[in-house]
Amino acid sequence: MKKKWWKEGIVYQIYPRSFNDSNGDGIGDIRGIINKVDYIQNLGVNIIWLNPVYKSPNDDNGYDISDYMDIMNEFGTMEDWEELLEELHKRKIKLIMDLVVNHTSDEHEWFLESKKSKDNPYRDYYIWKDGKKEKEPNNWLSIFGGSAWKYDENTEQYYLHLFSKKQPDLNWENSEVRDEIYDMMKWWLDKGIDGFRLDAINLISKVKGLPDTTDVNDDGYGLGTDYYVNGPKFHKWIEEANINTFGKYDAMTVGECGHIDDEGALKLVGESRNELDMIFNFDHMKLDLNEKIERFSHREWKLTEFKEIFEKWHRLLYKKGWNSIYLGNHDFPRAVSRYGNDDEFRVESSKMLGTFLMTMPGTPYIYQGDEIGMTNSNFKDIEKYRDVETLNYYKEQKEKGLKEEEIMEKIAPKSRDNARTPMQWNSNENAGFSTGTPWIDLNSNYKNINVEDQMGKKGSVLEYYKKIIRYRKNNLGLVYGDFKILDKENEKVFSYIREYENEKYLIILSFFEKESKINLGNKIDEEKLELEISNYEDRGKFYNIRPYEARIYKFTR
Ligand code: ISL
Ligand code: CA
Repeated sequence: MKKKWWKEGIVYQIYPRSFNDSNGDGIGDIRGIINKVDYIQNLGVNIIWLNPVYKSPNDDNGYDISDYMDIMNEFGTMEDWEELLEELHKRKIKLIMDLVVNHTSDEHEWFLESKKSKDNPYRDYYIWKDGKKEKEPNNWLSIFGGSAWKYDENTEQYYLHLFSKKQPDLNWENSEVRDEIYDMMKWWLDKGIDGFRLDAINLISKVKGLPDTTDVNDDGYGLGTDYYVNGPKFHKWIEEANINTFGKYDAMTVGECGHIDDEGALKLVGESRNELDMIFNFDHMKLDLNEKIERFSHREWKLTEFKEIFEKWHRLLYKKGWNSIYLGNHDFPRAVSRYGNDDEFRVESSKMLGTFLMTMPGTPYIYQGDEIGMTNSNFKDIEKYRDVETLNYYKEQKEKGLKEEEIMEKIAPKSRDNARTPMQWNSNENAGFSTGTPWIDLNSNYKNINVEDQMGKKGSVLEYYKKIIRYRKNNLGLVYGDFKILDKENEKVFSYIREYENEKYLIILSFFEKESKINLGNKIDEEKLELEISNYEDRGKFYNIRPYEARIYKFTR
């Protein structure tokens, strides 16, 4: 297995809008991040994934880019960004930028040109199709709800948008588009960045002819995923991007793949190929949704299913490719609210989930705020929501005649805004995030859950995170080792062995709110184990696992 800095690194994800506001306009910004670089360094992480900071009208909080080579006004200037890069590099922290190239904003210059006329030189930069005014070119739904097509009165054609109306899909079939994208990527790499997180990357290749989907709802519409997920030219174009851009640099790349099959994943991150370094798969993100993959639906999930997912990905990629380990990000509810217990055992379960992140095979990603155990905001009133996906869903359900209460019950635990409330720095006004009015409400628990309160405090989630981050960095067996699950049928406790050359670890994690037992067979000799890390103060009894307990043992021989 090849050793790489990005395999050994630990990523911290920053959602700039909600991280730290330096000028009191209520919106987090780049200077705000600069003011916190020491905090980031102190945490021990060594790679930052920065969500989009490019020019954008913010229909989808920066994922609708109107200029790839400039910085969003609210976030600051290019000079600020350069200073941030410098401050991070000074501290040996790498910077990964978010690359959103499946689509642009409808306010991007290319689209403004494209929509002018059918013979505009930029027309073919996007996906335009004939259709009658009331009849879209096909029956695809947008991932954010409603038809995936928008009619343009002026040229009497429709354009495709897999996400919001203000995010028209780029036409990757056009080699001029690809060349523009590659030039832009090189431009950023030459500015000194250390890699890219590639947004919704496996949607770039659409099947020729854009056929109707047969997997439809009652109105005859459906997500046309069969025709644009991992499409025919996906791998070819990623290889082309690699050869032309990041492959020439010592860069890290991670591709966000909402759906991907085993073969596609193996191709995408195969070490013997020239595509990407690692993948974000969504299997565990869909565990608590019903089979229709509808974002706001719910089903109960089992720990055995969770184990199976991670086992599958390990077996698939071990020695062949590389995985990313994450439990949440700006698109999902808070990890502790979803996989842990954000009430009675918030502290224990936050630490337990952090232990999971740092002991699994694959590069760990910490989402801002998880290191202090931030929880879902569960806003009950639609007025509090900002996310375009949530607002579209609300509108759609209203039109269908659903009751306000029912809609809000579905939205509250699942909305992306749960993870987008401001970072909780201290117990002062607005949690120290801003001196102005924050663009989105704070989580009301910030007086109890904040950085200042936990910094240097024994037993805090933050101090525990620092400890396990350090532990991961000092124990490369946890990075490169094999992974074997013990006591697989156990629905309460996740136990596994990590083994690499002559290092061997046993990790025991309770996902349950009562004490429970483990069955590790007779393979484990307790005498040979050294307890390295635990989220409880005393050792407890070996086979009695307390609520959300986490233990890392190292084998002594
Ligand atoms: O297709 C999906 C899985 O079924 C979606 O979950 C999709 O992968 C996801 O919504 C993509 O998210 C990314 O791109 C969006 C943006 O809103 C998100 O914040 C970003 O992470 C559009 O750019
Ligand atoms: Ca600001």
